[in-house]
Amino acid sequence: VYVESYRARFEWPPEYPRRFNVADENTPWEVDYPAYAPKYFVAPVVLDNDCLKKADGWADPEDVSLAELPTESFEGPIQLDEQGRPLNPRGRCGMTGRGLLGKWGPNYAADPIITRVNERFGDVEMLAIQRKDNGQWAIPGGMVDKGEAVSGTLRRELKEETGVDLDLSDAHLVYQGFVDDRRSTDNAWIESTVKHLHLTGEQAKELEPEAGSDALSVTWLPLTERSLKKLYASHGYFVVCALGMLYKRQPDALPAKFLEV
Ligand code: RP5
Ligand code: MG
Ligand code: MG
Repeated sequence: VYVESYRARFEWPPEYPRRFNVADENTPWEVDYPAYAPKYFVAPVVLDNDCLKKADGWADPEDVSLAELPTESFEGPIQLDEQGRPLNPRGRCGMTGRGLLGKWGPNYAADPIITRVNERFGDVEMLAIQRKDNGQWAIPGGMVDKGEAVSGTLRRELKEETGVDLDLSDAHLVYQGFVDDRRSTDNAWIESTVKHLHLTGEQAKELEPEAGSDALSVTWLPLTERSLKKLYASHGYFVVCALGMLYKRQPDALPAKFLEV
């Protein structure tokens, strides 16, 4: 059920124009698709934060030839189109330009997964935020700032969005690569470093979660097949990977009731 998907082809933020509909078989760049006519879109907030025009701008210049492009990402070498624009490693998604993403090519994020067992109900729960942009429940992640170490982003975003400050140096690496985020375009996408920390009931009891930054609310979300499927972007897949890895290291960390599902 939790195969890596490419849903971004059919979803977009409200400020985006409609995507060109791309069928599964026309998604790979290797497939010749002369009828492909996606719109070009760059959000005004991205243009306003051009790093060549603004000292603290977080976005690349609109002219791709002036941008410093990486040659590879977690997904491998980056291919360019005839205009020198990076090509999304998942293939066509029905929109060119950068949309709401600042960087041409990969835009790096970090996602801290914090879980605990709720002894009373036998549930495994995740410290989840409700995103301000679309109301969906999500991992409290965010974009890596210029010059910031990913370990710093993980801790900072967790603190900003949930109010919880944790030492994540013992957190386990779960995933590094493409995120199926609805902001994706053919030329800009998100890649994340996902780390997992499983807390004991005692450790979790100490925390006082409080929503902040891009979070409307924060909660210990019981992880069920249903709640995992409804998580934002690829977050359900990341959490399933994290729990699978936890089970391998420490089979008794997960309650019997949870494993039956
Ligand atoms: C997601 O967008 C990433 O996995 C990460 O959780 C998030 C980063 O973007 P913002 O939360 O800063 O919007 O796809
Ligand atoms: Mg944030
Ligand atoms: Mg965020």
